[in-house]
Amino acid sequence: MTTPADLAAVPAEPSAEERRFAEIIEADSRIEPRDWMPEAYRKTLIRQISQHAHSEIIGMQPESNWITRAPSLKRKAILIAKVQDEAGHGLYLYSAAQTLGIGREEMNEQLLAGKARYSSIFNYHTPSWADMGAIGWLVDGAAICNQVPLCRASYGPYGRAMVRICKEESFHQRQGFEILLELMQGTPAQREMAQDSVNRWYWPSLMMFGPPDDESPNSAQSMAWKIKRFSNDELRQRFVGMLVPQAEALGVTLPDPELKWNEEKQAYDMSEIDWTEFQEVLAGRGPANAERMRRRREAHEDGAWVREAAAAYARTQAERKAVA
Ligand code: BYC
Repeated sequence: MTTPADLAAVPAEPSAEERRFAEIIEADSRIEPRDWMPEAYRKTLIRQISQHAHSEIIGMQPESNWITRAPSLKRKAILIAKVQDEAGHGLYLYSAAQTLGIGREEMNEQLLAGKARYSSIFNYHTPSWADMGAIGWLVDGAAICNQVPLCRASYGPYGRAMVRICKEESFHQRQGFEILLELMQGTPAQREMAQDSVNRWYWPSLMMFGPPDDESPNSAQSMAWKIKRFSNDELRQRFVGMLVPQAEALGVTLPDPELKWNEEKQAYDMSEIDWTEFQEVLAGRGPANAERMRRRREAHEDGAWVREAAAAYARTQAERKAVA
């Protein structure tokens, strides 16, 4: 005899819209804002895209620290352009998240209230000029490795935003490599500064890819929905494989004594990452977490007059239109 409990255990037939969603994902096609989507898919995208946008905005701080001290006019101009690009990336990404039904103010409030995450990497200080090189080479390099597959993310506005972002990230990565190359061809003190910077940024850049696969609660579902195309560990491994020949070309040493090619695995063996450090940074206790948030809040308050002026202008325009 079928009991009510048995009936409850039988999965409901997927609705027509659920079937349509599954077909689009299966066909590697794209979900657009007008399409029906499961609530959990929408929430995951809002989480990932808004975190990504916040990372771009907070990510302006470590480099803007060097705009006034860049060693030449050329370097200053390049750095200003790069930091402006990061602001642009944040804006494309906030716009993509807005198509999912969340307002920009709400995302911003979550960030200012300390409720939203941004990438762990931006909670480290930039004490030397070589850090501009290491950020470009390692941080933007990791970003490219992680973000090129996101150009094929199943959500249309996110994938399209990523195409442009990745093009700009390539320029960022090159300029960082070139800063390090110039330092490595310089005096012993410059070479030492470059190596010291690589030593400090290498491990945090590997942490950008997120926790190991067996501790990544979101990966399986995000991969099934084709938001993520590769796991955190797969991308991290790919990144290390890219870095090794580039480090050789630069003449810098990657600070991992265990790093060596494993013929059988066709990949590099490496030391265990210090996940305690990662967890500490995520918990708000990294070297620069408090400073980054304080600066972001100050910048928001300093910009209040711009928001008020823009709102007043929009009101006047609307009133004029109504009268006409
Ligand atoms: N930092 O289940 P998991 C840039 C969180 S911008 C902080 O693997 P998921 C640049 C994760 O959010 C770089 N938190 O998550 C800008 C989750 O927490 P919640 C930013 C991290 O989403 C300016 C929990 O840990 N790039 O490149 O499947 C200048 C469990 O993780 C981190 C992006 O945002 C981290 N590193 O995978 C220069 C790329 N890692 O939300 C450069 C887009 C993990 O459950 N995002 N967490 O509380 C992604 O690809 C994915 O979201 C991640 C994480 C691979 C980062």
